[in-house]
Formats: sequence, C-alpha cells, structure tokens
Amino acid sequence: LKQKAKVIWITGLSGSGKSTLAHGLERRLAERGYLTQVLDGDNIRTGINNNLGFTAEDRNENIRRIAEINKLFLNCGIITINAFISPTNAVRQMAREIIGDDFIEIFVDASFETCAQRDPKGLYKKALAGEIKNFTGLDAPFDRPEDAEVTVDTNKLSIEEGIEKAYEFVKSEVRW
Ligand code: GGZ
Repeated sequence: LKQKAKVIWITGLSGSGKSTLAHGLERRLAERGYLTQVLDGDNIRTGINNNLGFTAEDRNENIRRIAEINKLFLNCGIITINAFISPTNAVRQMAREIIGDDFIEIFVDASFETCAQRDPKGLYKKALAGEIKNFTGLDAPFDRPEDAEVTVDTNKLSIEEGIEKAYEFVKSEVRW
C-alpha cells in the first residue's frame, strides 16, 4: 500500500465542526489517492452503537467500541477519520491506549457559546430549555484536550483553513 494507516481522532463540542473537518480532510486525502473511512455519529450511533445514549458510561462504551473498530481498519491499511465529542481526558486516553502509536488527535476548538449560537440542529436550544439531559458543556463535562497533535481554532480559521491546517499535519504522517 502506498499509505501509512493512521487513526485521526477529532474531538470537540457538538456543533464545533468535527464532521465538516472530517469530510473535508477525507476529500483532501482522497484527491491524492489515499484510502480513508470517516466514522461519526451518522454511521456509528445509528448502527453498531444504537443501544447507547449519553450517560458517562454509555459515552465510554461508545468510544471503546469505536476505538476497537479503528484497530481493524488500521490493520487493513486504511486512514480512519473519527468525529466524536469524546468529552473527557480519560475517554480520549482510553482510545489512545487501544490504538497505540498511530493515534493522531485533532481538537476542534469552538467555545460552548459559539456552538450554541450556530446550533445547526437546534440541540443547544433544547438543552438550554432543559429538554436534553447530560448535554456536553452544560450538565455533562468537556475537558479541553491537553495533548492534541493539532488544534483547529474555529474562532480564527475558516472551515477551509482548518481543513488545510489539519491536512498539512496529516499528510506527512501518512506518507512513507
Ligand atoms: C452531546 C448529544 C447529546 C448530548 C445527542 N450531548 O452535533 P451532533 O448532535 O450531530 O453531535 C452530537 C452527537 C454526539 O455523539 P458522540 O458519539 O460524538 O458523543 S460522545 O463522544 O460523547 O459519545 C449531538 C448528539 O450526538 N447529541 N444528545 N446529551 N451531544
């Protein structure tokens, strides 16, 4: 294979732009012939993890299964791009330990206030009205990542600039 398999792990609040970054990065890599797989709520929480909710315990199990799935893709030589909140240092550490050396963490930095203003799915409105329990950043924790390999500050960078910054780091990691 002409690529090094890697696990790219994008963390950040709901609505911070994780999935947008994941798909943008996938497009950049695909244009250059790299084989990738995006994993996000759309293909994981609707399927293999459809029995899990948003308690701390369920989020832990969500991330544990996803990390195990990543190991299988890694073994096939595929670059897997994950877009999950992965809210705590502990849960990200677990993922990093399951994967090992090939783990690349990207933090999409957008504040709670910024995400609540964007509110693309209306979830913040509901959460602030008390209609969603265990909402990340409100009544469930989000620890700011301490050892991300890349931080994309969405207050300073446009979507395209964020994709470019992530791609610039990732490209040297996936090339032999
Ligand atoms: C946070 C929630 C919640 C609660 C539903 N808290 O913006 P979205 O909609 O599309 O992405 C969020 C997604 C989070 O799932 P993850 O698998 O990424 O979370 S974790 O890593 O913590 O397991 C959001 C939606 O699910 N959602 N309820 N209470 N986000």
